[in-house]
Amino acid sequence: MKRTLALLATCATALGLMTLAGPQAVAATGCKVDYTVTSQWQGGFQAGVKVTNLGDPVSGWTLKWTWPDGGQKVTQGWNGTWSQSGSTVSATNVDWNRALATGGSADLGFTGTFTGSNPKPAAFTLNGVACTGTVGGDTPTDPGTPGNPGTGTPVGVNGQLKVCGVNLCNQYNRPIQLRGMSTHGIQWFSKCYNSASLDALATDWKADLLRIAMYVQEQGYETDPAGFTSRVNSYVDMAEARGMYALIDFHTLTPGDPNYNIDRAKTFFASVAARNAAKKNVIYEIANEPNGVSWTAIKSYAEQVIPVIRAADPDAVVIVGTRGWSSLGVSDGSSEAEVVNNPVNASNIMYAFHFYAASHKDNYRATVSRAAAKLPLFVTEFGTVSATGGGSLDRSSTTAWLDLLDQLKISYANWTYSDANESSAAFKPGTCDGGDYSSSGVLTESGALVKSRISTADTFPTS
Ligand code: IDC
Repeated sequence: MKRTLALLATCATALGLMTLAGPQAVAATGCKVDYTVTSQWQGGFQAGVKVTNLGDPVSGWTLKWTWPDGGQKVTQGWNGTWSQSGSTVSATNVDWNRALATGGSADLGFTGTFTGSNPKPAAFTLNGVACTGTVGGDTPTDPGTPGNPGTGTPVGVNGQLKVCGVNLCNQYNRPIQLRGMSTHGIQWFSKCYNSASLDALATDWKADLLRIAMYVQEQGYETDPAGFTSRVNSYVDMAEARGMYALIDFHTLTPGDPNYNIDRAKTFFASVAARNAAKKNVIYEIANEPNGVSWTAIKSYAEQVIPVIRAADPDAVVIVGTRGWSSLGVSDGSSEAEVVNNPVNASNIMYAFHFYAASHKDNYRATVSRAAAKLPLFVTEFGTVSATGGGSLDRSSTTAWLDLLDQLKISYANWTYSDANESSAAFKPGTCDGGDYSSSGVLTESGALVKSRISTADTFPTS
């Protein structure tokens, strides 16, 4: 412990110097946790937890995790102030280990009780940031690093995107289609988003795009704006380091009127747009699925949020959700005409269309075929199953949809790159508790189908 104290004293000095050197630097984030059960007995155990800060120095911290098994409980901890609420454990620094420099670590420990098999926690956060064991510059597959997505990767080839006519175009002003996956709610499934899973997405799935679904309600952004903002930023960096685009999804769902969250949206987008302005891989999706609300109200929301993004990041593509759960109004008995006749007053924008193959079929496909001639469309979310996210896979409808999107060069992201216990998830339940995201055995029926579509070669024009 003496050694740790000496190290922390050195770190505290370094912290002082670094603050002077770079007050304007963009915060680097990241952390690593080593969790070891040191002894276990009937119903009880003792564990050591070493947390290492891989981001910028911090002068106070809270480590959190959620037990995988409802029966696990911390009874007494040391080297931190410990608490447990439901199945979520928090350990906050004590005075002497408050400062953690970059690379600095703290050793904590506790005794606890359990009832089941006492599984290790799958995911940790430090000050709200997922501890995926990566630094801002995680070592990716291709030579990419943050700021440098790597030659031959989707971002390396296509660069800064823009809307041209009704298409999404690359740096050569040529239409492209991006194919990728959406996270599940990051408030629930952070265990699924780490170096190994994103390597698999970039390398095995050959995905062009990661959609980052940041719920606003349901224990999402509204409960911890700073924590969720930095988590989104780390996923942007992890996508960039692998040459993938990152679609930042402000995942409003209930309530359906995005204006309910407009102040939060302005705060959130001002922050992520400023932080990511220099990056080429970021696309903003300002409202997931407006529902129970008119197109006029959605348009008004968009015309207030888009200028906030543009002020910080003028050249990024922005995607606007549409009426009736982003159905272009069809699920509300309307149609794309309301958008065509009254478009959002902004440039470089696209409109979201969502479908779930088992629920939305020919009349929705007819709408998309028609609308694609007039509006830039982006399928920011679709499922191979029913709109509940469950039920059986509809292979023929999914195939008809994806053939149509390929033909129209409409980009898409599939719900979900997760191991949720629902048929829309690409991985079998429990996959994210292990490290294998690559073998075919971990895929669900939906995952196998979608991966077979996404992993075919891209044909991005380069002149
Ligand atoms: C679903 C999730 C489910 C969660 C529910 C409510 O799969 O686990 O309990 O949301 O948060 C959407 C939404 C998306 C839904 C998905 C499936 O954008 O949040 O996820 N869906 O119902 N629109 C149509 C379907």
